[in-house]
Amino acid sequence: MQFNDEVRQARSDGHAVVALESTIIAHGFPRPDNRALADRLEEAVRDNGAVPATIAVIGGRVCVGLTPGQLDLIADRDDIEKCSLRDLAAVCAQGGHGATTVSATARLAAAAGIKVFATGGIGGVHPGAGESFDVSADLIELGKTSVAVVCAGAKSILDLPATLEVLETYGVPVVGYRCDEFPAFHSRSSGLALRHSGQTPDDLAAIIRAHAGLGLDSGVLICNPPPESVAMPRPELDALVADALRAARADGIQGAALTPYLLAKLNDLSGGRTRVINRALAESNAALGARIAAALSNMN
Ligand code: PSU
Ligand code: MN
Repeated sequence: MQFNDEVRQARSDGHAVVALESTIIAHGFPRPDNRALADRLEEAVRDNGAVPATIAVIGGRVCVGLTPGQLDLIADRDDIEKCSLRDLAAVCAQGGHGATTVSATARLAAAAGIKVFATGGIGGVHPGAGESFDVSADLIELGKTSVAVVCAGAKSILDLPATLEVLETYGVPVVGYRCDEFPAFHSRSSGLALRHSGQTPDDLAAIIRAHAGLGLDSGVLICNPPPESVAMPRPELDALVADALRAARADGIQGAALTPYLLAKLNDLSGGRTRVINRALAESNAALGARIAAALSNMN
């Protein structure tokens, strides 16, 4: 595991650190917007009192905190593997480059002692999973790794009730930030009630701290709805998602390619609106993650 200077310094000073994933850069956004997004996410963390640690595999090494050149590489090259947990060993052994998903980033962040990780939206149960068994490794990872993941819920392309059921099965607390519904990534509302919420970063940090204090070793999912100024009303979103899912079936898309395909298709169908939402919510999550991490380090 390799750290950049900023993260190494933060670790020795005991400064708050927030992990960021790299799949959103390599596979979630097109060039050249993706490189700008990587910088904006890191800036949002710094502006809110913590140090960003974007995580990726570069030349077979796990890097926690990337240099500007390493961010360029992840954003610009065509041979960046989408690295879920199952892919990490092969990409490392073969000296490859990999962008880490939520599951892989969460595991590596925890291994580096980082307690808060911000992303856009987690993966979850895909519609039709009863037949396809397509349940994101993100959920299983949240069930066993002690890290707080800040997200805008699960992506709207997923079966959200089933996603919440799986999180419940694994004992993962799902906590709203100033909301009482599970957000649907592009939309603030899913119609699915959350049992717990907090009004301030301190409230959320207290829940994360209590979870660890009880010896509960799963993750905690913090749900921050997408900013009101950009979020899409649910009926409109539902219609777009139905069209995107139909297109994926017609094109025979499956497995790791499905999520990037659906996100790109939704963006086309919405005339570019979903990517505006995705960018805004990812920045908002990075900012909230930093405030929670700062609150946690003040408590300790
Ligand atoms: N959030 C975004 N854009 C993304 C992703 C999340 O705003 O591209 C990525 C995350 O890395 C997440 C992955 O872990 O999509 C889920 O993929 P899958 O459904 O194949 O597990
Ligand atoms: Mn999958």
